Amino acid sequence: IGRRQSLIEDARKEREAAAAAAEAAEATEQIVFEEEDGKALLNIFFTLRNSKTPALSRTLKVFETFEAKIHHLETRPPRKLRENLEGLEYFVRCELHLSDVSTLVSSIKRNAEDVKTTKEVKFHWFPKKIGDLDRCHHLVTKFDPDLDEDHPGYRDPAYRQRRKLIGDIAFTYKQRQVYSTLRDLYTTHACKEHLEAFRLLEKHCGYSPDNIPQLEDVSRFLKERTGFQLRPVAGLLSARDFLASLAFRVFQCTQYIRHASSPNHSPEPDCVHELLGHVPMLADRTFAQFSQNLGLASLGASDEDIEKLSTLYWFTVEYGLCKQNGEVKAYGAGLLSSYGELVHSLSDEPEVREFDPEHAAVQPYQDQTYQPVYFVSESFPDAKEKFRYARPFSVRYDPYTCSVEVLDNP
Ligand code: HBI
Ligand code: FE
Repeated sequence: IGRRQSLIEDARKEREAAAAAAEAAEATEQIVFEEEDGKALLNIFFTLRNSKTPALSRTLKVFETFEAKIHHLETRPPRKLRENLEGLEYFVRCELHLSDVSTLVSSIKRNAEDVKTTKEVKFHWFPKKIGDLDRCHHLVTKFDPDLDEDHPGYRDPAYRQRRKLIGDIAFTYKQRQVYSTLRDLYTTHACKEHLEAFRLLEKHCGYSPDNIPQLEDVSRFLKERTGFQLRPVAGLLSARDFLASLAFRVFQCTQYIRHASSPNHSPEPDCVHELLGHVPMLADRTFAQFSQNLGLASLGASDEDIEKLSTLYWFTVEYGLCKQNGEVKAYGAGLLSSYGELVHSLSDEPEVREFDPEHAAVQPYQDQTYQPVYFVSESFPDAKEKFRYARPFSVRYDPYTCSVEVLDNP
């Protein structure tokens, strides 16, 4: 302790003497937030002259004195070959108390030359934006009815069950995360039909960062715009069943939300995908007609044709791009509900081809990673016109009775 004290005294004098500006020029400081308190990660480079033996052991003693934890120690050929430099350069990466850093550096300077440092400071992590509060959920275990025998509810299983339910809601609450990040991106990445409908959904249907709108309200909105209605569904349907409902302007809409542990990705459709991706597009008349046409084409189709229609659906309704005012925008729901893929689809990375239903219907696709190929339509009316489907019979939808009539081909 005595030795350490005197080292600290010496060093303080030296530190005061050293020009603060010179220090600052030498040391670059990068702040990293960690769970730990008041620790620094120090990278220190120095040169030891051969003449000053036993310089290395004396220098290393300094690290020991300050109880610095050495993560890495390396001897390097000197970076700069100067005429009077015959020594070796050393690089040490160590962890020590923040308050000891400058004293340690000064002590090293007394033994070595050409001392350079970079330092990373570890502070206790703290929230820096409101969304970071999602990480502040460390409960004090005192007064927990599940753990504390003195709690009035400890012997009441129904009360404890109810408390657990309410607790789980609080734990999995994620502040505005998915909605807000996606919404910010729509301005530059979404087609104008999506933007327009989204504005109306926010105004009339309870779309907002902290509310999941009711199926009934959204369905009523769509019905007024395009006659589409939403019907609750428990999960992924077979392609045949899913497409058939589109023939009646019924969209099968999942009701659950993705797991809170992966807010930006869901392997299956969830209400984020439906409400942010599909619903705004279904409010567009031409797009609605195109969707219904796909549905009508699927009725009674062979398994082979269902596969093709399903692939066509994939490259249009889910992952379609379109041209607008000389720019490419996204209209596919799979894109509009995935931050990562939305950015990717309009970047230089993927291949973008002119939309043509015959090719799109047989293009292999990816449901595990981002698409390597997208199809871009001139416009929705153009895409709708291009899609023609021939089979032995025709079907006609009667909007008055909401039913399908089968017509024999002449
Ligand atoms: N089921 N609920 C639901 N939602 C979909 O988007 C969906 C589906 N089943 C099949 C399917 N999509 C795809 O195969 C489309 O290509 C038809
Ligand atoms: Fe979908």
